[in-house]
Amino acid sequence: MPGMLTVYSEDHRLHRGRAELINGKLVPSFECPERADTILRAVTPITQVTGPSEFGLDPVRRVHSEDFLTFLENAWSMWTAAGRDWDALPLAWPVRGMRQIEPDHIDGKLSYFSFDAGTPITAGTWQAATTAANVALTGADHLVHGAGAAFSLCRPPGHHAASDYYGGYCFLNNAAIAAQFLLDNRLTRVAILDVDYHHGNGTQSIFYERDDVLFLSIHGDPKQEYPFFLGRADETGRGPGEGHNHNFPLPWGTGAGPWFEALDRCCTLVADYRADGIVVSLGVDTYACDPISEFKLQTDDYPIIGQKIAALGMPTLFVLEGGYAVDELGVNVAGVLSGFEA
Ligand code: Q9C
Ligand code: ZN
Repeated sequence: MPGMLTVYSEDHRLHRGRAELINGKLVPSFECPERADTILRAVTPITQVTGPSEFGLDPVRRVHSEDFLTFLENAWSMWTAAGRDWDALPLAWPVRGMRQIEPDHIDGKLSYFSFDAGTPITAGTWQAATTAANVALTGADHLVHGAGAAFSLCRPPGHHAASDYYGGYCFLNNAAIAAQFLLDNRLTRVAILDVDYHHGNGTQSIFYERDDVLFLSIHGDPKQEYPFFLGRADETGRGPGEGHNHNFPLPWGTGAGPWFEALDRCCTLVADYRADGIVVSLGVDTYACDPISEFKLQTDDYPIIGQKIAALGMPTLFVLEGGYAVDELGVNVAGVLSGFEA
């Protein structure tokens, strides 16, 4: 039953960070190419796999600032010009009371444009990130041309990246770029449902003042969980965006009962918004065995997520975000897609 399209590119392999800072130690990056391998293997029998088209940077510029894109494109060459031979990581952040001015030195630029030390830039990061954006755009374009659903197997992921900063393993916000592309191609209201374990801070901030995008996120409570500084329930949007942002922070240990209650509330909000398309930021780091997360969803729960989204009856683009239990990632992602198709 290969109905749904999966969009995939081998370019993701060009981004392979060596290490991230966690528990005070530099440890091998959880966000690794093997993630995409197990997902591709699991979705190949149930979807039709195709490569991305090239959209250029214009649809990316609709979401990200020019100074940020210039930085990302040139970061690796500036890093190597400074004599470095390891992954590029930031050093210090411009917090309360400090000046928000882009420094000249690459160490300063890395810090200025990032918000964590878990997101290494490597030689192939720009190529991998721009291809991931094209993977998302190809899926969106498929919906524009009348498809009911598509799966964009993006790597690196995107939902932590805002218009002008990267972090959380994310460089370009694939889901936001896809949503904006849908709006630029005749959809008028798009819902973004973010089911990744972590709050989609980048996506929220990109659309926070807008009423043409409804953003909903179910995630670990930022009181306890990364990204800590966004994702609370009282963040409801600003200006014209007021009432178009909905956060569902849940405590560590949350299992299927309360998680699906939150999903049901999200689905009601999407239906009431009368969206004409939905972008799902599909992270499966809600899985009980995920090595960096604290929710307790089981493999059998993932098809139900797909079923509930399908019941909305809207054109749906699934965009891959997180999920780090490499061995079970494929079956969990494929579970969502097959539940949707059932
Ligand atoms: N190295 C996504 O799931 N972990 N990103 C905090 C810093 C960062 C998760 C430790 C988790 C980012 C797309
Ligand atoms: Zn995540």
